[in-house]
Amino acid sequence: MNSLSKLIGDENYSKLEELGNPHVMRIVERYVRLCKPAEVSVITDDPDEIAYVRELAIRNGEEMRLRMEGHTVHYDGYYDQARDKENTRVLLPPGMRVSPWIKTIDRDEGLREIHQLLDGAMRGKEMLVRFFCLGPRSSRFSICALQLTDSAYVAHSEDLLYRTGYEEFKRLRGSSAFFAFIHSAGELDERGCSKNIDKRRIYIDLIDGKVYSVNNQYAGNSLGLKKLALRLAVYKSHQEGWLAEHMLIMGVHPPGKGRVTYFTGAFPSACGKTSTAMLPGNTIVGDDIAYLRIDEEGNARAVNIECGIFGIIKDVNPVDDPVIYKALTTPKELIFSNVLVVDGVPYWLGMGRELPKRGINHSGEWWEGKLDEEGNPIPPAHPNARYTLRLRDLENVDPRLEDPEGVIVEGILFGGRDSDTNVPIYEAFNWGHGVYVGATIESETTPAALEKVGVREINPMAMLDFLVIPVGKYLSDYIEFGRRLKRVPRVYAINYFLKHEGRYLNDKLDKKVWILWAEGRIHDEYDALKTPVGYMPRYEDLNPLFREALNKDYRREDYELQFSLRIDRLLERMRRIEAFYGSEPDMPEEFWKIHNQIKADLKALREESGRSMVPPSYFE
Ligand code: SPV
Ligand code: MN
Repeated sequence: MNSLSKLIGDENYSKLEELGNPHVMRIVERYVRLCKPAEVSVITDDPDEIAYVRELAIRNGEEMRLRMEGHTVHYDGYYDQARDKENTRVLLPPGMRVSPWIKTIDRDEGLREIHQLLDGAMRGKEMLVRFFCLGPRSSRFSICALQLTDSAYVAHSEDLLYRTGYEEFKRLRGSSAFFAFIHSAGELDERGCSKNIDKRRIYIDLIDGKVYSVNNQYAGNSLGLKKLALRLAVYKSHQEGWLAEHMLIMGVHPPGKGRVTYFTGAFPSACGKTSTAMLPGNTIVGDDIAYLRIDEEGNARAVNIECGIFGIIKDVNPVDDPVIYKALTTPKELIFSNVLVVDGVPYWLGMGRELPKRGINHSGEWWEGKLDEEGNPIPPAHPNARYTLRLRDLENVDPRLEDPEGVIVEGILFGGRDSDTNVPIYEAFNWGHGVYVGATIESETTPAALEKVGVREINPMAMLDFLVIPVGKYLSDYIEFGRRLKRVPRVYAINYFLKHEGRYLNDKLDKKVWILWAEGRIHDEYDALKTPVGYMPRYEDLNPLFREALNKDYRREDYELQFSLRIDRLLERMRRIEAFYGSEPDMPEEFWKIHNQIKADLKALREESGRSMVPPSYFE
């Protein structure tokens, strides 16, 4: 008997051996020896083994059953409710450069530290060894991923969110071309939450294609396949000439036209990405991460590397998000996290009904008025509370979700949480300008990361936290990607959050109209107004769309207010863009050319019109 089979038992060993992959064997052996779990379970694609993981999460207390069939709840630690930017670092070898805001640690030093933290981290626990496929099976887009974790919640979540990939690993034929993720929640407290949060670490080894994550549970920190894999994919795609993006993919179905047009869309976390992907009347391919490649005919094609949703539950209610609300209130396999639970029923902020005054939430037993250690009132549910479910359990799932060729992307949306600058939607003049639009998304920070909320920041393609290559190189890749395309997607700047005198100017479902307008533009159905920032919709086109899509009266004065160019605001933003990108050495030349042109045109417009806010009628 060899040493690994002695260590993990014959049954586990033979499952590994069947893959014929010495790299997998080596990684498993190394981390079983280091993490010292009491037990190991190698999980294949067999439904019984997958069910074992689901049951284990209940048995070990990481999830509790709720009243509705298939629903469970999971709690992360009170201080582990979002992505941990401070402790997420790229392991930096000499000579490598990353984007300036990405945290790094010397590679040798980081590897030493993380391996010390992993030493014995799984004592008394069970290590799960899991195989997944990022992307549809048998697809040139897809990447195999190995996950070692001592959290059944992590492994169960990944079952809802990703395709299992044991059989895909066999197709690797022994190659090392897969990502590997080593996660331990570390020592747990009486609620089953990670105890040593001061020793939380997420270290990303770009060179070796591995990510190490310890002393945390929140999915954005712990699930290897989500944002940890995105960072590895950004590095890999840069080397190989494709794009790894923080993007939804959706099929837009204009009523009565009998066609579907696929869009991708990048929005910073908690800025309407999932709501867009789940808009009534359309179909969802994905809501978070897409890989884009160019096909032989020169089309941009995209796949969703996930097959589930880890969505923000706050503000999901029957009026604003009817499709999601229905999905959350019908029986299916579904994990709620960090919501309020009373008598086996989940409650969340903004669900459109009054919440109970006591129950169980992310702080343990909760009552109205309860304060945390710092004296802050604890809300009934966390603003970053989430739900996890499978796309195939939704009635609006797009039939192309598992298509190994992906879908042809004809439109791209870029949006942020912007209360005072951008109009609700405009179209970029061309690809280069579209890249500029994506690179200059500006958004107010949200509870999806552990940082101050409401601070304005530039967030290139909503990738700020994941851009492990220099931003100038990333943007040059984008420009180059467009140059190689024969059919270039149209690009749209979109903003759901514009306010006037403290009040939102749009209802949440108005986004339906903006997207139908964009879709119609792609099919040459609408004219547009040429402005210095891009092409804007005409009232004549939006008004009937509001009527048909929402049965709403769209008043001209609402249009005028929403679509006025706020020149001073736009110029202020341009100064922030200059500060943000000014010291980046690798910026594509085209970026500054476009920037300077828009700036000159805006100044000329202010001069010529004598106004700082120019209504759309000015451009007719
Ligand atoms: C996001 O915050 O962008 C998410 C959730 O999609 S996670 O990255 O997993 O925290
Ligand atoms: Mn995301």
